[in-house]
Amino acid sequence: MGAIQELELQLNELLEKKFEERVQGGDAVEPRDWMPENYRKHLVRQISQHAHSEVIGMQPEGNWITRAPSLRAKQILLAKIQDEGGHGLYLYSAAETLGISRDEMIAQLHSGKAKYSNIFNYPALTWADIGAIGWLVDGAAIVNQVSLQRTSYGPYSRAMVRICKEESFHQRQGYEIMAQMMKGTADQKEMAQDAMNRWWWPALMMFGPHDTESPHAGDAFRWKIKRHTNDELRQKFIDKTVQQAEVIGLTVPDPDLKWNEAAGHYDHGEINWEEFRNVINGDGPCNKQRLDHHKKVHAEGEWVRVAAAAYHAKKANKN
Ligand code: BYC
Repeated sequence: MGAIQELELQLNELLEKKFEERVQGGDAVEPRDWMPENYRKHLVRQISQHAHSEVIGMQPEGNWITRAPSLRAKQILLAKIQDEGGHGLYLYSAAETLGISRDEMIAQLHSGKAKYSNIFNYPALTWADIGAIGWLVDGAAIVNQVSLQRTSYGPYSRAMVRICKEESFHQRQGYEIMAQMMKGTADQKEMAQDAMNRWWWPALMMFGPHDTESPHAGDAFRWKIKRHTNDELRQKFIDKTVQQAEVIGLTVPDPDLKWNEAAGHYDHGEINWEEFRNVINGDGPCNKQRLDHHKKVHAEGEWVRVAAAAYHAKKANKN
């Protein structure tokens, strides 16, 4: 190794040490700050996957806009889905501050290199599924995202603050649908329970693999990207949600679920990790449909991007 390379290596080690001290001390990292390359890559992966989840997540709900059972329900659902699109935009912008373009992120989504949340590869079969998505899926997302409000990267943490405010409204609209159906006819109650049965386990999978199986956890904690482990957040969600289910008369589809007095938590049955792996590796019930739809709509929107870029270029020339 030459003298210059050795100096560069030493400088890098020093910068990394200072960076870790800053992060451990609770400082936020901002886009122009020096950061280790692996910190940048870790965040690009996580934030872009988060953004893709928000946008792909519009699909199962979008299917129900024309079938919402009342004008009120339709207005609320439309507003919620627009919020999700907005979340995607804040998150793509936060990722762009790390030096990746929106085009690259979309290309990674289309090639399968970038993942999106397992949960959006399941179909929304009935109106009760819209309730279950709002209550369970947004409910799980909030638990995770409240924790991410304190993540070390400034633009990501600020995006989370805004997103969490909207997600709590989403969670309540879903719970309201479920509560209403549970006050309805026998068929409506059955429909709500069926949605609960189908969404409960995939919602638990949203928190990711068990801590012992989570390859990114080490770096995520060292750099304070994650503030709680996958299992801690999953447990928090279970404890909160089981009580909400009881209030409206829904049964959690887990025969092993029971209150553990000593631990102060619910014990729960094992998650089907084989199903999780299949779904995140492209082999879930709706993976193909979701990606095909995104590719088609993205191609159809090409003229909008071209027009916007031309307008921007023209404006820049005038100034
Ligand atoms: N789905 O080492 P691990 C919403 C992957 S959308 C798919 O624990 P990490 C909403 C993981 O990526 C809310 N893949 O990873 C929108 C990794 O694979 P790669 C979405 C998953 O990053 C519309 C591998 O498994 N929320 O709210 O430390 C309507 C190993 O995992 C999943 C977010 O995205 C999964 N569930 O922890 C309604 C939150 N879990 O990348 C609602 C931000 C794990 O090496 N993300 N994998 O190929 C996070 O907090 C973290 O990335 C995770 C995973 C907790 C998801």
